[in-house]
Amino acid sequence: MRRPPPPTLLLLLLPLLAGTQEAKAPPACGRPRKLSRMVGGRDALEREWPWQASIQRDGSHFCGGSLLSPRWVLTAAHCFSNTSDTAPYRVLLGARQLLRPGPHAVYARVRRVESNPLYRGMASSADVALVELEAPVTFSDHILPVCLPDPSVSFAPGMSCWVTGWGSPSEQDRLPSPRTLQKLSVPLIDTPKCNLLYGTGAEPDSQPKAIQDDMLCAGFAEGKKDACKGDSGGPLVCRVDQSWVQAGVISWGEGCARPNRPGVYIRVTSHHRWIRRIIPELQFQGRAGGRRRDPRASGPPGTRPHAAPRLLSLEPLPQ
Ligand code: 4AZ
Repeated sequence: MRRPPPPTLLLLLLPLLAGTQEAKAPPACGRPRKLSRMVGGRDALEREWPWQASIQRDGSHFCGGSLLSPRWVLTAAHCFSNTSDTAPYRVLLGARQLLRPGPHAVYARVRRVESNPLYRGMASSADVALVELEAPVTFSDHILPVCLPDPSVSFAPGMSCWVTGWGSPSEQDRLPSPRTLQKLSVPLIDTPKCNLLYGTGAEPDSQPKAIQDDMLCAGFAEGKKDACKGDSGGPLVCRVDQSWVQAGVISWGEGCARPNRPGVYIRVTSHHRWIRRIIPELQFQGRAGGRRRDPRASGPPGTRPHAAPRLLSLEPLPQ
C-alpha cells in the first residue's frame, strides 16, 4: 500500500491540483466514464450510454434521443409530428431505469423542436429532429454527449455497432416495456443488400419499401434482434478511434425483428449541414486516420442514384 504524502507537501500541491481542474477542457463526447428492450437486447450498465435520452409526454416515455450538447438532443422527426405545444414534453437524461431514474437523472423541459423540413412522413427520408432544452443540463458521469461524425467518417458494412432504448421488447406488445435501458449489438448492412432483403417476400402488388440514400440498415437477416416501437429517435452508435460516434437515428422497419426486415436508421452524416445550421457551435468528429468517404455520397438525400448492386455475401432467407 502506498503511504499518503506528508501534510506540508499536500498543502504545496493543492493550488497546482486546483489549477489543473480549472484548465480542464470540456468533457469529450462519446467517452462514458463507466467502471467497466428492444427485441433480444440486454440490460445496459450504469453510465454505459450517458447520452441516452427518454422523450416523454405527460409523463410517459414514447421515443429515445441522444444528447449532443448541454442544450440539444437529437431524435426522429416522426416522434414530434403534429407537435406545436412543447409544454407536455420532458426529456429524461442520466437514467437507466425508466421508472426509478435515481438521483443522477434530470428531467429537462423542451424549448423548441426543429424537425428537418425535408421530412415527409413515416419511412421517408430526413426523419430527424433536434430538441432544444429549456435550460442547459450539467454534464456528469451519468450525463454526457455522444460524438457526431463529420461527413469524412464512413461506417463500413459489417461493422458492429450498438443500438439502445427503452422500446417494446416484442412487436406484439405482449410483454411489458423494459424498465431498464436495453442495448443490442447490430452489424451494419449495405444498402443494396438491405433493398434485396426488403424485396424478399414483399406483397406481390406492392412496391417494396426503398432504402433511401440517407438511410442505413442494421440488424440480422434471420430477425430475432432489433429495435422496436418506443426505441425510435434513439441512437445507433459505433466505436471510432476510441470514441462512441452516432452513425444513425432509429427510424423505422417493417415490424420488429422479422426475418429479412432489418432496422432502418437515418444516417447522421447525411444531415450534417442541417444539424450545423441549427447548432453552429457543435463540433463534429473526423476520423483520426483521415480515411475519406466516397465524395459522391455526400449530397443531400435523394440526389444520388443508388450504387450498383455488388455481389452479396448474405442471401435473403426464404419467407
Ligand atoms: C417504431 O414504430 C419502430 N424494427 C421503431 C423501430 C423499428 C420498427 C418500428 C425497427 O417506432
